[in-house]
Amino acid sequence: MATAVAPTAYKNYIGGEWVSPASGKGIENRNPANTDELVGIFPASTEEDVNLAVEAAKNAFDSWRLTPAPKRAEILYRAAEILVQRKEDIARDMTREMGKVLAETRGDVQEAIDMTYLMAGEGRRLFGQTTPSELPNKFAMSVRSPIGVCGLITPWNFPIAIPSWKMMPALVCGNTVVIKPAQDTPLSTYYLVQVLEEAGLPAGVANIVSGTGTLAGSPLVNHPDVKLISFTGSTDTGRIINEACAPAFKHVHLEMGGKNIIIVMDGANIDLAVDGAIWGGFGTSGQRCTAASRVAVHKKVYGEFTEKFVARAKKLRVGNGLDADTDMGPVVNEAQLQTVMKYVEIGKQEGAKLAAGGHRLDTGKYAKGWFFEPTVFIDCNPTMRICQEEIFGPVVSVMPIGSLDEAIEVANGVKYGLSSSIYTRNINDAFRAQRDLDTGIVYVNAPTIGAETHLPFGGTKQTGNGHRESGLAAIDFYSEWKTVYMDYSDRLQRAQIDNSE
Ligand code: UN1
Repeated sequence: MATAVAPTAYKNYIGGEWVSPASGKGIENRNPANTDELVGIFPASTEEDVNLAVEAAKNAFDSWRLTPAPKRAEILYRAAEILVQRKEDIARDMTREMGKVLAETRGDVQEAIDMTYLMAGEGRRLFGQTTPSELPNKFAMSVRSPIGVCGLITPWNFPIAIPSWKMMPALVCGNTVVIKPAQDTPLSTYYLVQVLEEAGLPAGVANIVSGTGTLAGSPLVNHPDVKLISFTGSTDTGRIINEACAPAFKHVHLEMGGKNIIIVMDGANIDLAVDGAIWGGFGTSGQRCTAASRVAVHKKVYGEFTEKFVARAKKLRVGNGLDADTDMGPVVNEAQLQTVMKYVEIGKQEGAKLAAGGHRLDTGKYAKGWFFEPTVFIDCNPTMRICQEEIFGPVVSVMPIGSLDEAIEVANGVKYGLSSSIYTRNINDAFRAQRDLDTGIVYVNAPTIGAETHLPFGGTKQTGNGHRESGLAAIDFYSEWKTVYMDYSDRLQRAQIDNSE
């Protein structure tokens, strides 16, 4: 099937110019709901392009860092306003390149809008501390300094929200950036950069270089002039990046895998828990780091929950995310589909009971896309691979548990620690759970997804490396503390010595 409009060949944005990649080659961006539809052709960038982008960002750094933060923020305000106007168009194109349903791509753009406004507001704060000195006639304060050129590597599941989580705090703090968007979803990130250009961001302050992780991401990580790397993606890639950044002590923020759990206690509102497990497990076709891929249900309500949950999963309508009657879109690409199919086989071999789905959809309206049925395994054992490993697809594993203690042990018994949730009406259980669940995010009576932009986002254990993004926590990562002592005594004053007599 031919595309209605000839697909555009997109360019990199380097030093304020839209330029073709040195390789002259492009990467096709195809609609995962209909692979006949070519969304666009994006630069297959290589080290040469990355070097130019880093140089442009380095050259722009001095004037950008000296631009007063409230002025930097004004550009972000304008960008947020343009995003508001374009929300619908960007969302539609995002569904075409990524597959998730329109309500969710609208949410993705809204998340970028929220983050851009939030960081614009920070331009008039960026608070440090002032505090008394221990010595007379001496003034002490701490201020935030920008770090330099930031290399940002972003995933395909939130193609504009996550780039905004990284770019906006980086920019408001006075850094310059080079972003390498996900190969599967560069268009949404291009729109974000275009919007910043239109909002008046000076040349070189934000640059975009698209391409593969190997040919474009790796040279960005390894470039000596890149002082900071922020990466969202798999734990395996995160480890490689962390090691690559270690010799030069680059600042590194890593946001990686998840195996998030919903705990359903006896006495919980079961219908509410079913709603949450459906949304948390099958929203974005399960392709969120925060997806609720495990559900642990108290034995007393296990039968009722699983019956209702399985029935709802079976009723979900799979299709093109642009169709109003679609509940769940395709997965992003063939490799992801293969991973999902592999894990369904593993689950069956491990002896989990397949209660819904389990099959690829590839006939009729599904023939040209990467569709998979919403899949539920029940009667799972927490040690099964489908209960331990991140699948990143529409597969949920349900396990019976006998007590809150057991549920928390099961919840914490994975290598990841991003998000967790408990459904209960028992206030004691709720408070114990939020204290003892070893994850960066805990929800009570809500699913594992749905983080808001003004709070810290990130996880423990192999999900993260101790940093958080989003919220004011992002400001901590994208700035460096500088402590300033101003001595106006006109004499040598020795701390710890001259004031201790
Ligand atoms: C991710 O899964 O990679 O909380 C990010 C959520 C979204 C962000 C998810 N606001 O699910």
